[in-house]
Amino acid sequence: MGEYFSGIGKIGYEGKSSTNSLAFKYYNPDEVIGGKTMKEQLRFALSWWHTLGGDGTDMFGIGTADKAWGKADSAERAKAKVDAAFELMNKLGIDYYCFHDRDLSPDYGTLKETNAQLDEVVNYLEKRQKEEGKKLLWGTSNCFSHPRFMHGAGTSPCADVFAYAAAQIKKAVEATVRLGGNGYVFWGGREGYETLLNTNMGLELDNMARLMKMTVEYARSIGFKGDFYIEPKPKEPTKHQYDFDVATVLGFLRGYGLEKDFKMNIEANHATLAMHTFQHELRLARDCGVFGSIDANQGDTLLGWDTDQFPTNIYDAAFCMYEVIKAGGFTNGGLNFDSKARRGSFKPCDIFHSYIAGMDTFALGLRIAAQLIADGRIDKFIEERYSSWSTGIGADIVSGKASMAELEKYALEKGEVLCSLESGRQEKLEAIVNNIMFNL
Ligand code: XLS
Ligand code: NI
Ligand code: NI
Repeated sequence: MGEYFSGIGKIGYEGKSSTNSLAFKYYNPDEVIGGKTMKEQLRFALSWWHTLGGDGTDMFGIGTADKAWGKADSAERAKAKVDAAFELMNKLGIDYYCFHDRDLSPDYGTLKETNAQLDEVVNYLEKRQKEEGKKLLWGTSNCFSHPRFMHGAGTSPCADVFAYAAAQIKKAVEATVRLGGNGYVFWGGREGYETLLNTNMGLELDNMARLMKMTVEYARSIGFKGDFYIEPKPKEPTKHQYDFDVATVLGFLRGYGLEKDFKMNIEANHATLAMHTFQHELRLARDCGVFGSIDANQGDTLLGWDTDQFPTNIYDAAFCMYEVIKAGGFTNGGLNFDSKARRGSFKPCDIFHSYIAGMDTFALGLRIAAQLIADGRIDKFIEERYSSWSTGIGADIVSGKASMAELEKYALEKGEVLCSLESGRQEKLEAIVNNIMFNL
């Protein structure tokens, strides 16, 4: 087993004044921040698809980066990817990885052969992850790239395609369980539609729920103890993806009685596409008890697609980590870099620069979030802003004691309530955030 990234050693922490581009400036794995080590708080994961497979191919051109790993043969390449992945994880100090079944091993024409080849790679992965001390954060199934999924997988109008998807997912779940995965993700690849002129939306939604229910039952029956996640995304590849955003997915889960089985895997770029902030999606998931895991990347608000950039926006990372800490930290989830280096960043060292940038961004975000919480001014402000709900009429409304008639009587007696209001103090609070952020 050769070295794929010779000339690059283990990336160390050198602190914020270092100018070494191959060193961490903010990520100090064993430093304790907010009661846990940074490593435990952040639970970084490498994405198999972008890192080992993504070669920069786009709508207008072929790949720019060499991701053949020195092997022309698919089966040999699949194993070389495992070695390259572990070398990367070791050098970057990343403990977890995430995959789609077809990133590990491609489609070989028949499901039987494809499954047999996947087994080979999973065997190898199982052995190597034990040796290297690496873990699977989550697995998923690619039911969107092959032409058979052109109209969707669980939401295909064709029952044969549904059956094929179920078979493929069954196998991906088995691989996830064998590799000790902490989670299993449903990202609705082509589960959506282009036009209602050819779509039976009601049946498609029912079928999507059927597929999820079957998956949960099967996975639990073979001993899967981890979390199931849905990863919301509003559009791309279909014009209208059914799993639009956290709110839509919550409605779907509750409507089909699946809310106990699923949490959310929230991706920053998908939040942008849904016209939400990343923090909005995280907060809603946290408040509704379905916060699970994160696909760490960032989009571009000027572009309407999933650019999957490595995250470098410190405000977003800080507010994200604020939500993660407030949610009690990750349990089975983590920060998966569903991110790719730009097409022009095609050299092997760019993979390192990208991960270092992303990891340092979240490390700094964590430091800021912990400071914001320790400082307490934001939390205290919010607590005071809602204090009218813990006593008097507010408490009566919350406990269900107050009727409409009583509220009417109260309002009539009270008269104009404008004088009960306080300023929202947005600018003052934003200045506190900046002050904490730039004092670090
Ligand atoms: C695509 C999604 C995908 C999922 C896994 O936009 O982000 O990469 O994370 O299927
Ligand atoms: Ni994703
Ligand atoms: Ni995405």
